[in-house]
Amino acid sequence: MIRPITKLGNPVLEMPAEPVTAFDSDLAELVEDLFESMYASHGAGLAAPQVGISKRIAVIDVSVDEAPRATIALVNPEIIHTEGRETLKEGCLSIPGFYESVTRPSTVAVRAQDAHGSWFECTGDGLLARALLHETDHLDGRLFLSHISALKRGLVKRRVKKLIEAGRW
Ligand code: QAP
Ligand code: CO
Repeated sequence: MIRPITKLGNPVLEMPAEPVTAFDSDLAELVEDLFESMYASHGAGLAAPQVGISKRIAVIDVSVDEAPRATIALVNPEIIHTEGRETLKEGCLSIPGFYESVTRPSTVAVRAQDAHGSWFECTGDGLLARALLHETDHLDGRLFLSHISALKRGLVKRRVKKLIEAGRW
């Protein structure tokens, strides 16, 4: 099922999400819905708070619209190592239409559980490292806006406020 995506201004996006403790069919269904919702919006990553659910679950597919798909489902992910620095333009399905340059580590290792509760490790660089960091940020209530200057952040928030007032957000 495609779920509606929460946008900047919804408090669920800025609160830390709760760890997952039940690896049941509800979790499996939510992971499936996250993938379906992400693909429907042509995204590369989506976290549970972005569909209004404050739990530590995210999905990633940086193959974006290409075959074969490279799906990663992360439950209770933890960043265990980072290396290097890279600046890339970043966007977010919860802040549609806004893209900013963000500097983050260029290589990342993550430990996470899969939908069945088994722990695994995932290491990536480039777009995958970026997605791993962006999505784990979501689970801590952080948006990419927290990594840009206060000046730029203020500009984005002002433009979004205008869009909300115009009923176009
Ligand atoms: C996170 O972001 C990410 O504004 C996922 O109008 C960010 O999928 C992964 C999107 C950077 C890797 C690198 C944004 C789609 C998608 C928009 C997204 C939009 C339509 C963002
Ligand atoms: Co995002």
